[in-house]
Amino acid sequence: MRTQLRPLFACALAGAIASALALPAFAAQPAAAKMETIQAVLTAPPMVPPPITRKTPAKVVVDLEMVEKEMRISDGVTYNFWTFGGSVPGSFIRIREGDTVEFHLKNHHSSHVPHNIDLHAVTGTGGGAEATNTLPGRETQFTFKALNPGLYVYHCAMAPVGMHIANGMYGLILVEPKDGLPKVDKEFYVMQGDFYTEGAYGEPGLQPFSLEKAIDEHPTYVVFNGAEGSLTGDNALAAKAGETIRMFVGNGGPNLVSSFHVIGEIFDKVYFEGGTKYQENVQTTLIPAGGSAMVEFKADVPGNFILVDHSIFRTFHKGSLGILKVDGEKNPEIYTGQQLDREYPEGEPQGGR
Ligand SMILES: [Cu+2]
Repeated sequence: MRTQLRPLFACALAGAIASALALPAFAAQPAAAKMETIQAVLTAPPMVPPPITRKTPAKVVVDLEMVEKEMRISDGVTYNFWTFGGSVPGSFIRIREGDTVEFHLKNHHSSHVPHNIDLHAVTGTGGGAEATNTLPGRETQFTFKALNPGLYVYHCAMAPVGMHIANGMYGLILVEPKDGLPKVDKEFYVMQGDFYTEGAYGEPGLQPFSLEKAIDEHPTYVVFNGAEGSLTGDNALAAKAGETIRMFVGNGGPNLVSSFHVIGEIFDKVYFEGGTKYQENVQTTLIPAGGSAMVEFKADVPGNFILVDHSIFRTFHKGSLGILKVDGEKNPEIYTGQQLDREYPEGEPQGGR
């Protein structure tokens, strides 16, 4: 009860001081009130909200709910995930540089523990974590101004922080630069995470979190978008030859860094670490835990292009494998496919015996 009364008292005091100084009680609000108010479109991975076309800042309202739910992590294996918006990674948030964001965080009534949010796009204490400690069944709110463009990770920062992140509490928020990003044909949302279960890789059933493995940094699963196979088969990312593609790639960790690579493609541009500058003609980009990258390339030829963490045992033994399926006309000038498969005469091996 005391914790609820204190803010009220603080507000009353602030109001009294403001009145005494003949200022509005919340001086920051009127400027924001003049701006257009927009409800943020949130999407589950691998979808991305549409690009922002407006040329002026707005007040953007974000409504995000934290939900604890059992979901598939691999074939025959489930895990009690903790989520932002019901998915791992959490809902993709897209705003514009200069926007004022009114952030509403709800913790579903069925949750067992309190959660909060630290958005790396926020300038302020804890990235919003302190303002959003939210008990099950409660809603909290704070407002921030998006000062810096870039692709930012958000995550739960409730103690034990590592456990909340290990349970899937992370996602991406894109702060588009004032002039927007270059137009592309397709955008995708991909985020890597490492998971720690009591059972060994592939051991069926509901698997509890292993704190011991997490502390030792020995993940059982390393996956894209919260589960093995979330980007394969019917869930593969789809594009057509000739299309330009942008992937917003994040790494939730909690422990591993990702050597992100797409087999059979070269990134024309990588906005490394999710920042403003880009590197060109990149094969593999390093994405730190709690960091991101925007990768862009043209899908020149058809085929199955495989997303991997090039720390490659993770890909073939822990799950970090996704597929970008590109349909379209073959272009043998760029890639022929196999041209020969035959016996050849035996002789001295290259380099000698
Ligand atoms: Cu949490």
